[in-house]
Amino acid sequence: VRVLEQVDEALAKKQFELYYQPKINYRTGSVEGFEALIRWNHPEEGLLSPARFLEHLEFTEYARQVGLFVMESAVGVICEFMNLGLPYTVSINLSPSHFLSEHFPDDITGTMNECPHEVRDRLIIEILETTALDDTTTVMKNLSVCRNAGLGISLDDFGTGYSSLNYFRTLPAQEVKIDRTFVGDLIGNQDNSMIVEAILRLSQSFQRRTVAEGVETAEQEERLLSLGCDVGQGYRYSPPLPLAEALEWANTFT
Ligand code: G
Ligand code: G
Ligand code: NA
Ligand code: MN
Repeated sequence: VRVLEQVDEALAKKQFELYYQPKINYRTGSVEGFEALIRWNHPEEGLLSPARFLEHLEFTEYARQVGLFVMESAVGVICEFMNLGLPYTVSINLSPSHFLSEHFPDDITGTMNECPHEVRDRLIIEILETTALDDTTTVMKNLSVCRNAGLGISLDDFGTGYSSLNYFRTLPAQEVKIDRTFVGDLIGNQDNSMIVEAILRLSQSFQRRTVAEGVETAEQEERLLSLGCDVGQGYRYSPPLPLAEALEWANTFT
């Protein structure tokens, strides 16, 4: 796909859509929220996954345009949930170049300005561990902007970077997401099993909530439960779905 030439049109014609994957709280056994994952309903290519286009947007103005679309959509959806009396959280992913850009603080304050705090409380920003390790001064500043706006912060794909314990301790994140490569091999591979245990213990000792991503089997779920993981997300429960289907799924989940 010739991505950059088509993004303006895609935004104008509303070809980008967020899909929602449920996060299951292992303490209560219920749906606590969703991760929003972008898709491109491309007129010729069909439904495109982020792997097909996101990296082409990095370090262009479009990373920001798409990021703003994602933030605004998530805020709208949380408002819809609240109107339905549903207390779900929504987690969003932001591109590293947008998160680290000079525009980011204004984009957050601009988007969250008119939002009631009940909405901001339920929005979670996922930052890749590798992004958090980039320019640490900017990372700390921009995470503070998010915290001051009342947003939650989650460290995504944790275990794939190399955060020092001291740096990890200072990051203002409430949640850690264990990368799905470790969860996928949790049962068959003893090394990955020990990595998952280590991440869980580390997160627990720093009072961070833990989310396992890529949970596919009952065996993985059982192991995660026995290790005290707080939340699970993955095909075992549901793939990412269009909003209406995700809501319907959550309605019938027990
Ligand atoms: O479902 P999946 O193919 O959606 O997602 C692939 C990758 O793309 C994941 O690592 C996910 O974090 C990332 N991703 C999904 N949606 C978004 C988004 O809206 N913005 C950014 N920057 N990354 C996203
Ligand atoms: O971490 P990211 O934000 O990278 O994670 C979302 C990606 O993982 C998306 O591509 C999503 O479709 C995919 N995904 C979600 N659940 C599962 C799962 O249980 N197994 C696998 N293999 N991929 C999953
Ligand atoms: Na993510
Ligand atoms: Mn992830």
